[in-house]
Amino acid sequence: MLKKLSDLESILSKQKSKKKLVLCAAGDEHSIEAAVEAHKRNYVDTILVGDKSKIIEIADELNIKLEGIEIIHKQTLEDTVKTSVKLIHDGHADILMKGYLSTALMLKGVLNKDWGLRNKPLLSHFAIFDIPEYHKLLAITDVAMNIAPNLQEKIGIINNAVDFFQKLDVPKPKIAALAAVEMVNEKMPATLDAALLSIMERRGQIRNCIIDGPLAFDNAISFESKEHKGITGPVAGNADVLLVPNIEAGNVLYKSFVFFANAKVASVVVGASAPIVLTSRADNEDTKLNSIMLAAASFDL
Ligand code: COD
Repeated sequence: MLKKLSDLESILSKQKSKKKLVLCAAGDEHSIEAAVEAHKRNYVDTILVGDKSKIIEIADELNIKLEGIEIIHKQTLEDTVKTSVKLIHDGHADILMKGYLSTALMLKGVLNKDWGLRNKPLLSHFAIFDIPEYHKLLAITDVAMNIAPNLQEKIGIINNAVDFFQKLDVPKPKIAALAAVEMVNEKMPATLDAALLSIMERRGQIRNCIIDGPLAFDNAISFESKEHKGITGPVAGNADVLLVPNIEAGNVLYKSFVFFANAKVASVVVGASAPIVLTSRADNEDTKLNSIMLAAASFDL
């Protein structure tokens, strides 16, 4: 059972079969370190795709041993993306990880209609945090893939989060649809969407979760704030998932948790036919390794 991110280690130790991780555009010291470390620790078998001489040069500089690690040489980024994604599409590997290329370029490959990894109607980014000040795991979605989701896309994002929480044995996760205030204000579109999502859940149009919104961030995660504002219901003060109105709000919240609240985080893109690890340069080594572990463990949760 995943109650804390530190449980990932024991979940992986009971893994039924070791998964193959493909690092797409491996010519980057930060992601190479994490992908090779995950290989050494036996969490995954790693395949590196990209410019082979650059990969070897970086590994030498960092004194990283590449024994037992397959390297597939590709000269251009386009070939690198296609080869990496196709390895998974064709069933030769299980997890995709972003290396030294833009997120959008890799995701465009993932969304390719012929050789991509589309599965559910919508793919979305899902980040799960251990925050010292919060009483349980807390997820934020979507901080990295869907830029300005409309109502229908927010429903897709919620459904992906619900599927993930069901794997964690939380059958009805509590979803806080965030906005700047807890009252509907027609000049703030996020409050309108949040109110619609809440009523759609109550009417059975969105299932297997409890949605409340609009909720301001403090109402969603603090009992004190909930009491102070006189908000009732099971979500306020006890949210499992923060549904953010757009990528900017999510990205800022994600980074403030890590930089100011000493949070640990793991994240994956969900809704594809395979988990995708999308870490960035701003992420520390722990985050990268946790995200690879979450992706590998997600097969056994
Ligand atoms: N899930 C499923 N299908 C999708 C999704 C999705 N999330 N997004 C687009 N599609 C499909 C569309 O239905 C369409 O068929 C096709 O893909 C192209 O759609 P566009 O033209 O709207 O999408 P793109 O290719 O221009 O952009 C998709 C990206 C995911 C690349 C784009 O949304 C993006 O750049 N996201 C932000 C990535 C980023 O920079 N993140 C970094 C933050 S740290």
